[in-house]
Amino acid sequence: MMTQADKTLHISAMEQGSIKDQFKTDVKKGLGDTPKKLQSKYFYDAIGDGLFQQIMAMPEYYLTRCELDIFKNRTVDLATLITNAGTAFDLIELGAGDATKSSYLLKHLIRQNIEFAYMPIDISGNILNVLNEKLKADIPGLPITCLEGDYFTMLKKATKISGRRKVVLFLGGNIGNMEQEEALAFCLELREHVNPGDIVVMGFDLKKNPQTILDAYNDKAGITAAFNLNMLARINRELKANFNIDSFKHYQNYDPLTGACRSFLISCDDQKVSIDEKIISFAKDEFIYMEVSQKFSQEDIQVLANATGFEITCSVTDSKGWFTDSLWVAH
Ligand code: AVJ
Repeated sequence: MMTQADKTLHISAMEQGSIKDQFKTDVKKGLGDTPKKLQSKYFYDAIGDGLFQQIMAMPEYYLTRCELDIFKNRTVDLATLITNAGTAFDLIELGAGDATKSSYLLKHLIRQNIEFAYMPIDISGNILNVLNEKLKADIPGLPITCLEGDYFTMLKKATKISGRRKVVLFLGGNIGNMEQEEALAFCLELREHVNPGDIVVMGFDLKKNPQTILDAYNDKAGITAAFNLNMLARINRELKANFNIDSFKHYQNYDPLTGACRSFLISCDDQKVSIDEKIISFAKDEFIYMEVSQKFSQEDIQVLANATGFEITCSVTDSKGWFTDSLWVAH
């Protein structure tokens, strides 16, 4: 019998095991560093996915609504820009999540009889299964192949599935979760995986009123705090650790000089935590650096594109001017 999962290229059990080993290695290394840090990609287990859904629904978190505004109201512009001369293409989405935004584009392309296949890539197989069922129901006739795993491993797999030209979506401002050098390295690697003429659509959260930015990551209801603390809970669940979640507090900071919005967890006491034999000591007030959400100016984006082998063809911005989807062509 064909199940929904048949369409997902699942990573093998061995690779699953090595993902868990990687998590353990990264956590131990990050908490052994000075200052202590954890990687924001590990926010997204099943509970983290749910908390991020709640973040996107919060009044303070404008990013998703702004980019949705772009995909709802500028669909034709986006479609025209990526359709080019009408040659068939693969529409690959890195970190597709529930594809709420891109589904406006997908529907439009199907209605226009454009020849393309949708290939969502996500680290969360859980999310991909939900997405696959949803899109099958909502957009009949959409060719879809879900790819579960790391962006570049799966991007490579996608280029083996077909030799068609690629349009790669990297939305949501996910690029902002990288430090500056990481973002550069990421775009360079992305450029290596595509051919000249291929297109990248990248979402950037723009620099704006600093208070507006801080509020989006420092919500009064404490959902962002719970999202951060869930990573400690996940480490407890998956790595046999014993974090006392109640003795850490979320602290958020935005620096308008650099455009970096950063989150931290601060230890409320002197305390020790064990992670499978390793003991980690926290001093009272010591922090764990959790995440950067970098904000950009149009000039910052230009510099990034040009340094990594891309040219900006167009920037599509929401009506408030808060968020932009930048269209790059590889050269
Ligand atoms: C998923 C990277 C776009 O940085 O805005 C939201 C993640 N972290 N609130 C962001 C996040 C805290 C989010 N991105």
